[in-house]
Amino acid sequence: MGGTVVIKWGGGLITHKDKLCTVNQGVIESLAEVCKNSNKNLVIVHGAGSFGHMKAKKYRLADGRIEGIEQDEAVQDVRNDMLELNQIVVTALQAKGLDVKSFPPHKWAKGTGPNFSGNLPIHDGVTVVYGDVVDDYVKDFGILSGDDLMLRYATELSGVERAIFAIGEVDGILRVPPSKAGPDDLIEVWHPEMEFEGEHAVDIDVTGGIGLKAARGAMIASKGVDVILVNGEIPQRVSDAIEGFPVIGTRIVLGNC
Ligand code: IP8
Repeated sequence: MGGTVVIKWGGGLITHKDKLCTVNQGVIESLAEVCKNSNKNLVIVHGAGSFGHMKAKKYRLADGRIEGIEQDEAVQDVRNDMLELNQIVVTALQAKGLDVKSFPPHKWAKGTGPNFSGNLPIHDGVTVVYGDVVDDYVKDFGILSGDDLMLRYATELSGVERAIFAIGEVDGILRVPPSKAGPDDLIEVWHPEMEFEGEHAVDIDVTGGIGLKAARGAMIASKGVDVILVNGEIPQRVSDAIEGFPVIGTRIVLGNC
């Protein structure tokens, strides 16, 4: 019944990735409705999509401080844009009557990658965090992906039942890039020894796309927490994944089983 579920709302799912700072309001509202109908303790980690990756790419924020590039304004802008996206997410959840608290990572996390530092904030109701531009000990600043937040929340909170990556446009991890995939190309159970030809929009994304989700998913599974990737555009699937019912998607497991 009321265990904890950590769920990522992918940036490519909740925003229009190729148009600066545009949200997919319908998807956000349907995800909020799914959350309202669950009695799980939810930790929601949302991605950045067009509110983060485009400007971060242009000003090379993932590389940290670079001589000769004026980056300070971009750091501030991306933090503000992410606050704006976060506010849209929080408002949608509150509109469903949920008790929500959001913790902007640039205020409590330092460093990037899976070993970032900072105590994971948690709220009794719905906790919301997101991929952000954070301070960094070595590089001055950098991009902390929501996928790394997923890893840490899913493996360090007690009583986590499962971790879910709700993604856009695809049903899970596909054997071939989405543009070439047919209905049989969904990998229903994936483990790290299995190859897949992920399509990563390196021209847009400053973090790791589907490959990073798979890698962090495997790290989460290695701690004994169930991991599933589902198509976040189909609310019933997100709901079934949260409740632990069988659902179309990709389960990440540890070995060859
Ligand atoms: O979309 C990236 O987070 P992600 C955060 O969860 C920024 O990888 C600001 C680009």
